[in-house]
Amino acid sequence: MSPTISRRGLITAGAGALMGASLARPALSRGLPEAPTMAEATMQAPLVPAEGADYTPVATLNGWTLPWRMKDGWKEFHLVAEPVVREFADGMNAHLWGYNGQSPGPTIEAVEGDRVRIFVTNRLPEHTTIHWHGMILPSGMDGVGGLTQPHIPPGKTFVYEYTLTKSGTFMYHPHSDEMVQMAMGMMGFFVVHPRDPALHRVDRDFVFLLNAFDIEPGSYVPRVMEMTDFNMWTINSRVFPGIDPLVVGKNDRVRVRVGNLTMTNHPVHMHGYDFEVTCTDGGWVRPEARWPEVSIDVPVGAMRAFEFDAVHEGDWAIHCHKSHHTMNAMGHGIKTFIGADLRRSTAQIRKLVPDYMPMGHDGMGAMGSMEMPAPDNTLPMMTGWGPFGPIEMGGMFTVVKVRDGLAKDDYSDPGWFDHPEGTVAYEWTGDVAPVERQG
Ligand SMILES: [Cu+2]
Repeated sequence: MSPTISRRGLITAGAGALMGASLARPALSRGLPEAPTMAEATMQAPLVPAEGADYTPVATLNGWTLPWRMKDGWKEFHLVAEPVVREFADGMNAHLWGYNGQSPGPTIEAVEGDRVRIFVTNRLPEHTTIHWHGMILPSGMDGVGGLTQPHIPPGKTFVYEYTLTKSGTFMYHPHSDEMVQMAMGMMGFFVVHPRDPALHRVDRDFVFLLNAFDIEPGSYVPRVMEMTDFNMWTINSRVFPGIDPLVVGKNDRVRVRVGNLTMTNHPVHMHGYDFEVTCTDGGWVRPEARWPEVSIDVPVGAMRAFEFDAVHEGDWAIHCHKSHHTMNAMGHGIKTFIGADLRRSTAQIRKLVPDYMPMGHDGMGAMGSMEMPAPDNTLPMMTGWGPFGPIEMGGMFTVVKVRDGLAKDDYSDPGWFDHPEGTVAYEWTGDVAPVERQG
């Protein structure tokens, strides 16, 4: 998992720009920081801080953390808003807008008390801004186009500067043609670690954003005017089986931070554990106010972080509990045929369409193992193979893999869980009641 980072190159202003003692911010005239970019959707190794305060860096599923530089006491980042191509899963690419080569953009990580200077270059065909969701900052740094700053025109670079007054779980997204730009995939995570390295410390800290797209089979660009009927329910602009597993060592203290920038709520359910909600985008939840859950509803435009001790080994599903959100491309206007006797209609239709296949009268589960011709650039409604057969999922679904003996920085997929003997559901081979079939 070595980062493949390409350099956009330094743009250095002429020495003449340094002249004039009245320049309020001479550091800016010495050039933009690099804007690294990432093309692949493989999770990159968490970015361990080389200097400054110590913390456990976050792991961004199918993503990465933006490198920074220190300059005169400022932590400097460079985001580039631009069109990107994102693979949702093997077999489907989406033409989105994002940052530094990806949607979502790279995760920004910093420490409480840091002074951050974030350069934002606009390479989109229209203007944009960035709003820093949940941050406490000067009004003029809040990134609402027209209200707190001019929109950033195409080709221009703006600078945001503020002090991170509190630690927690935040995100960034445009506040400029917001409906279109978020429907196109523009968003990213912003994690601020506590100044005290012992505070809220965990061994593994995962982040992901819930997003959604409506991309008709055979096409590449999301329908940005869609309000509710999306067909791609994504985690960090990926769908099952393309979403990274959350790889965890046995007995690790684990945090999972989730943000929702879709048009509906998502009850995120994790199997095998109960957990505590420890942080929202409003801040840390005091220990006496934490509550146990096995699902946490993440409202629209909100973030939730939960923590657990990974004492139970296994492969544990984690997914949105809205069952339509764990499906890939599907039509929602299809009639229900469960229990219908389709023999007569099938015979008649086959006179016209010889290979016609009636579907749905025994449920839809058979689709998980079916390979049917489909238009280019889409994904089956339910898909993915596990050690026991088809998993029949899609969309917002992945697996928490808890294993004994992992190195603390090992996030590589350990494969399927090797269940101890006698701990897997099995077929009853004694007396059976006869099953009558209909249809
Ligand atoms: Cu959902």
